[in-house]
Amino acid sequence: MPIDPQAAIEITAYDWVPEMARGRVKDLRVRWALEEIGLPYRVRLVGGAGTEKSAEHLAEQPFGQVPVYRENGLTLFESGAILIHIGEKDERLLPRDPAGRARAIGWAFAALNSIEPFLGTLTILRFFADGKPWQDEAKAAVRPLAVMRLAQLAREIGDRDWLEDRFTIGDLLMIDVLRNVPEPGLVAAHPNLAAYVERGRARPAFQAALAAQMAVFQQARR
Ligand SMILES: N[C@@H](CCC(=O)N[C@@H](CS)C(=O)NCC(=O)O)C(=O)O
Repeated sequence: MPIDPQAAIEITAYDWVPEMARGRVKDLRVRWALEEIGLPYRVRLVGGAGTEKSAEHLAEQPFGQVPVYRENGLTLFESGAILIHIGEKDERLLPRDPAGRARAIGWAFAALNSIEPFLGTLTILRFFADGKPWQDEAKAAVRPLAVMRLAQLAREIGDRDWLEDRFTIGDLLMIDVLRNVPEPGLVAAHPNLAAYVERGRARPAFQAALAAQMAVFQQARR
């Protein structure tokens, strides 16, 4: 179990989030990567949803978000950057050959830049635009773009297990983005994509990361 209060690596996580966000907060990506390579980390809880961002939090994450990663004087934010940094430590997450490394990083960007904006906008519309008269219209405008991107991704993956010939940080991020789709039917429409997400979720490191995030909320104060 990589959680160790003495660990050199520290990550932030929220001390509370609403039910619908539990298991979906982005510190999970970092926990998952660290679990994959068995690297110990400690967790610093910061004020969750509905609390004001502390000055300390804003000083290390300008947008007041989690996760933040600290290690030996380095403070890093943005889950993609954090995963590249962790990947550099271990070939199991990021290939050592330059071409394989570059392609894995390319897939990490694809997850965050080509897929997540569409699925993330649908999530925002679903949970933060409830009751707005324009909610359905806005979703209807974004959904075709999400559908198109998912079809393109499904065609690209084909019958492969992973985006490249092995699991990398690109898969970790892509699977985390896909598993959080607010309308599960969009991914389920592509059996190969659904199977890809399940392959990721079945990894013991993912399960450990999920359990670790959920454990915080099980002991939550609210
Ligand atoms: N691009 C950032 C996004 C991080 C992010 O969206 N964090 C959410 C939790 S999943 C958050 O802290 N939201 C609160 C806020 O934006 O104020 C990353 O990948 O690290």
